Amino acid sequence: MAAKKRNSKSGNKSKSQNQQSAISNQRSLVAVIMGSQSDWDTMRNASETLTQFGVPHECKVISAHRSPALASDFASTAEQRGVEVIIGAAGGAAHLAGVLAAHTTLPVLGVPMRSEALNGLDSLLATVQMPGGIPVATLAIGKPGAVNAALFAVAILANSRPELRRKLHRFREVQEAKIRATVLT
Ligand code: RP5
Repeated sequence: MAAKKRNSKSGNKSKSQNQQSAISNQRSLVAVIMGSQSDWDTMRNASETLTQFGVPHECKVISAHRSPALASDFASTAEQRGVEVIIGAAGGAAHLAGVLAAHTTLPVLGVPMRSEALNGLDSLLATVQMPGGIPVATLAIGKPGAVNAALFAVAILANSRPELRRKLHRFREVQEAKIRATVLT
């Protein structure tokens, strides 16, 4: 009902506003999956970045070892639900992204969490060292990886969505302008 109301007013909207609402009315295009609630402080950075680009997404805790059936069900049905990119974040023996990738041909981006024991090196190696045949594109450990996973997801989606491509260009311009304007005192 609310969606219908919004549509009825779309005649007054600019083209870019209409494109924006076309994006936000869709089902989740990106799924941000993490192994534990304890990963959320880091992975909220991925969610915030996707929100910044207006990308509809969902964030869920699914563990490859504590809820293996859920991990398998989620990944094997993601494509039919309209998800186009999966981000899988885990720490320690971080097999989550690999397990998700085993059950789908959607692109899976892995984010290794900083761990207490080995500072994330364990998570990095467990995520990045996929044997040939089941790819996981692995980003940096922790927050930079969370942000970059979201930006990578946007870049994938932008291949078929010109408005997202424009937003990515604008993002880079703003980022560069900040560097150029930096004055050290
Ligand atoms: C992994 O184990 C999670 O992704 C998390 O990074 C790590 C620790 O989980 P908790 O013991 O904090 O739930 O499965």
